[in-house]
Amino acid sequence: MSPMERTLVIIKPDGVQRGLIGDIVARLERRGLKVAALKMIHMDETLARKHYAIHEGKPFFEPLVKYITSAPVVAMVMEGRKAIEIVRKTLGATNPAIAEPGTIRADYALEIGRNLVHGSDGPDTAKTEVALFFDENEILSWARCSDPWIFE
Ligand code: DAT
Ligand code: MG
Repeated sequence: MSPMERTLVIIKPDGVQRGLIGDIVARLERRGLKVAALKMIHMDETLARKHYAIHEGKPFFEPLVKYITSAPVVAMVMEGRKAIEIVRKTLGATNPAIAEPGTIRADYALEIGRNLVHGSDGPDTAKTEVALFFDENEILSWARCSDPWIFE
C-alpha cells in the first residue's frame, strides 16, 4: 500500500478574487484528500521568488512573480495516499486551454498565466514547498472520522 503523502496546494490570487476558494477546496476534499493545514497569506516577493526559483530566467518568471504576489492566496497542505499525483491530476495540465475537462483548471480557467492553483510536482518539491509555507507545528495530524471509509 502506498504511503501517506503531503503536498502543497495554493489557490492563487485569481482563485481568491473570483470567489473560488470554496469550490477548489471542495473538489480536493471530496476526492478524499484531507486538509492538514490551511491559511490565507499575501505572498511577498522573497517567498514568490523562492517558491518559483526553478523558473528563474524563463520569460514568464517576472510576470509569474507579479501575479502570485498581486493579492492574497490560500495555502494548504493536503494529505492522502499518492496525494502529490492525485492533486496534480485533479488540477489538470498547466495550461487550462489544453487541460482535460473535469479538472479544476479546465473547468474554471482559460489561460496559463491565470491557472488558479498550484500543486507540488513530486516528493522532493512537496517537502521543500510545504516547509517554505508552513512551520511544522502548523501542520496537523488528525484522525478524520471518514478515514476508514476512504483509505483501506
Ligand atoms: P505547474 O504550475 O503546473 O507546476 P510549472 O511549474 O511548469 O507548472 O510553472 C509554474 C507556473 O508558471 C504555471 O502554473 C504557470 C506559469 N507558466 C508555466 N509555463 C508557462 C508559460 N510557458 N507561459 C506562461 N506562464 C507559464
Ligand atoms: Mg510546478
